[in-house]
Amino acid sequence: MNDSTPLLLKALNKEKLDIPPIWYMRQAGRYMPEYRVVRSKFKNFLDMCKNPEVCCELALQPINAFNLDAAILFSDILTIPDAFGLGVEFIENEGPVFNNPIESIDDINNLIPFDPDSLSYVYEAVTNIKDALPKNIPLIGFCGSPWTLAAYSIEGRSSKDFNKTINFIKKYKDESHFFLSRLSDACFLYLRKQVQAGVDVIQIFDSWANILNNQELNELSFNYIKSLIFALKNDPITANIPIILFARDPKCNSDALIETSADCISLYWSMNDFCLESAKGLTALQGNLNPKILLESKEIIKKEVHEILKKFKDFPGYIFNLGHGLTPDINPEMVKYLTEIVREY
Ligand code: 1CP
Repeated sequence: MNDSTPLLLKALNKEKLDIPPIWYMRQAGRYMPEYRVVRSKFKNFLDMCKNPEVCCELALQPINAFNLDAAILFSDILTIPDAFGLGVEFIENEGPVFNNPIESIDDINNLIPFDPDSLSYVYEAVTNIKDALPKNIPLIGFCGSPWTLAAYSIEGRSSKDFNKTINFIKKYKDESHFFLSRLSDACFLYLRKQVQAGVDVIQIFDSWANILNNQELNELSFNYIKSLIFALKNDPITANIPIILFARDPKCNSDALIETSADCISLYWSMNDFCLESAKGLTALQGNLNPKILLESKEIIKKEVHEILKKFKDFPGYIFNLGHGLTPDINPEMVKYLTEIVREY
């Protein structure tokens, strides 16, 4: 890769760099006052996501505020269940609520076919963001993992343990696998459209990997992520697009993550036993500062950041990020400080 290649793409190509590229999960969001101004104009969060001009403005806010090395599409992982007709709404202080969740075998068998064109508002947002971004800043597109999307769709809302979902899957095993494969196919078509519209990188969010035991994780989540990555790598449109996989606190060893064939593994903040040696040359790594550290003093932030940078200093292909998303209680000043000390190190 040449000198003008963006840092993020160099790192995803497993190059060792002096200064890592920096971006943050949930870099656009409620912790930013300028986000809250725009958000206050919409009652329903998804209505805001359906407005490509607004998505463009929101995706650029953190780039302008912190001079980051990548932008992420402003949207949500729940656009796919919404396109399947499950009626996704975001309720103040409650999060997502589904008006038509998956409650029976019939609900799965009667699902309407996924039409990727019904999410054209997302691809329009991608085009707008790409047009507005400086040419050297790549844009990350994304989707939820099939398992994480299934969990919301069956539970009908967020949950700590997704018990209803786990019971449903145990009771209706074959149908649940059929649903997971439908979601997987939808993710593929959706990501391919995002790439056609201009995204440079893809991130898959397996945000509810944490509630599965090792065997369930392979059977219900990683199997489908693997086939999704295989499909993307074997399609001429998406073959050269690097794929980052974020799994929240997965109950598995380093090899299981590497074997998904993702180009980069985004480490959850508690994953400090991940084996760097076995990942070398096979995947890039991203992470993994605990976002809660940003609620501490500058001294503590600096100490924690230096520990992480020291650990990944010689790793070929490292991206600085958090171990999960920025939360609404974080002060944007600390995000600015964080970015500065990573670049100064
Ligand atoms: O009212 C508001 O302002 C809504 C807050 C919000 C925002 C800013 C939600 C609701 N989604 C988003 C944007 C979003 N979501 C982005 C783009 C912004 C960016 O990253 O800069 C992305 C990539 C997501 C992805 C997403 N949505 C994930 C995966 C990441 C993760 O945190 O693990 C998940 C799990 C969701 C579901 C979701 N959307 C919104 C909420 C509150 C939730 C979580 C609900 C829960 O706790 O289960």
